[in-house]
Amino acid sequence: MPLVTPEQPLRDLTDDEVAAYRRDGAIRVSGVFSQDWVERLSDAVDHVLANPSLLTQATADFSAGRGTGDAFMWKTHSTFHEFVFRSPAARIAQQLFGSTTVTAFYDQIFAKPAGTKGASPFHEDASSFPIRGEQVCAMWIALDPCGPDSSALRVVRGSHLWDRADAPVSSSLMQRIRTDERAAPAAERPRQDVLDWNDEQVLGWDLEPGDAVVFHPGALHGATGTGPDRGRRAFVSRWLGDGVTFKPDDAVLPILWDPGLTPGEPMGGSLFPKVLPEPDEAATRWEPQTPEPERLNQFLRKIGKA
Ligand SMILES: O=C(O)CCC(=O)C(=O)O
Repeated sequence: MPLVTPEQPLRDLTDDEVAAYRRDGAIRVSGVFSQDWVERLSDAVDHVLANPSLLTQATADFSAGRGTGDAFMWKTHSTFHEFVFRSPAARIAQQLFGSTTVTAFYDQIFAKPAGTKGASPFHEDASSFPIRGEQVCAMWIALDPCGPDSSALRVVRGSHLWDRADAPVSSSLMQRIRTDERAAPAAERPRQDVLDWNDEQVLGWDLEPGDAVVFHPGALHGATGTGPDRGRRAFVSRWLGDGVTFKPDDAVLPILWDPGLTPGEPMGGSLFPKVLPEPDEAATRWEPQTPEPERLNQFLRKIGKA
């Protein structure tokens, strides 16, 4: 059977883009995904939104006006599975990291219908991930035209380099801090220096479908709501390079399938498959896998939704 390999991107990342990512923690990357991929992702996202998974049904946050989404769709939908192993995404991650290996971490949808008032509060993702390591990135791919004031992802420049190991900034924490009557207890608040940034430090871009904001999980990122006329769908594909190991501890990521990994082990295997230099052969075979019910319930209990 021929080896499944990722396509080449329509163009390579430039040295300037890689340097800007390392310096700023985020870059806009345009012109790497074909129109075919953009259309396929767009159709697949619509399908997921029209047929919400149990995870989506339990976690959609319309009450806070923040839209909806899903995660690990590559386990349940063939287009996202193909995206992992055949799209150019793994090669783009490899160019960004300068790594030998590239491992798929997970994918996610963030969708806000037209008229969504709630912002996605600025937060970082690193503290919620069950991993240790430096080579981690997210590709936030716009599927609708959007800009900094219409729900495109915005990123606080250089915040991935801030020393805030003792001050994780979660989305729910920011939400509480920004909402006066439910202010977080002082002991839980991030340090003030972590909260103090000004607009000049916030990166934001106008994006067309297929444009990606590629960002570091330690960078503070967020988005406004949408305008009255147009919704915004984003597909996020997260990737790992060399030297990333499994560290489940306090992670709040929904791990709804057995990863078959022990703490400290290099990432890989059936839930986090290697894609480069050679794909994890077993994972390349498409077979939809519904989440394990007990793992789903455990996750929902952890986030207070069960
Ligand atoms: O798209 C959004 O509104 C938020 C995205 C986000 O937080 C993420 O991609 O980690």
